[in-house]
Amino acid sequence: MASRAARKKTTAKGRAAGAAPRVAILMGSASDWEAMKPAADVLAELGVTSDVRVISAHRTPARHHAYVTAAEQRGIEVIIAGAGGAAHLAGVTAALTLLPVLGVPIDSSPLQGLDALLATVQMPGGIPVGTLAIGKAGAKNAGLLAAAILARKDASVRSALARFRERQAAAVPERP
Ligand code: RP5
Repeated sequence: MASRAARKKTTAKGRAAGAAPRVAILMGSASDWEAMKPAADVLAELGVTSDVRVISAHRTPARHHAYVTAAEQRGIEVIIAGAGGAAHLAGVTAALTLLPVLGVPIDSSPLQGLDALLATVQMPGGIPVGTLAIGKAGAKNAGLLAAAILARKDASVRSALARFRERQAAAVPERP
C-alpha cells in the first residue's frame, strides 16, 4: 500500500476535489456509467476520492494493463470494476494486481446481467473477485465496501461510514 505522502503526490484527476484518488472505478464502456455512478456518488458522500475510467479488458487491453499495473504505486487501494455481457474486466483486473478488486455485473445485455453476474462471480480458485449485486445496487454497495476496507486503517472514513448508517436508519419510516 502506498504511504499517505505518496497518495498526496498523486496527480491523477479524481472525482472528489482535493485528495488523491484511493479507489479506482473502472467500467468496460461509457454506456456503463449510469449503472456505475452510484459507486462514485457514495464514495464522494463519504469523502473518499475516486478515479473513474472507461477501460475495457477486450477493447482497450493496453490501457487496461497500464492502468491496473500502476494503480497501487499511484496510491489506489481498492479497484471497483463494472462490466456487462461476457464480463471479464474484474477477473483480469484482479489477475494484474494485489489490490482488492470488487466486481459489479452490469445489466447491459439481452440477458439482463445474469451473464455478467456469472462471469464475474465464478472465478476459479486463486484469483478472487468480490462480486456485488447486478447493477446500481451492486455499484452502490461496491462503493460502501471499498470504504469499509479503507476504514480498517482510516478513522475518518470509519466515522463517515458510521454517519452514513445513522442517516440511512433515520430515513426509514416506522410506518408506511
Ligand atoms: C461490456 O459490453 C461493457 O461493460 C458494457 O456493459 C457492454 C456493452 O458495451 P457497449 O457496446 O455499450 O460499449 O464490455
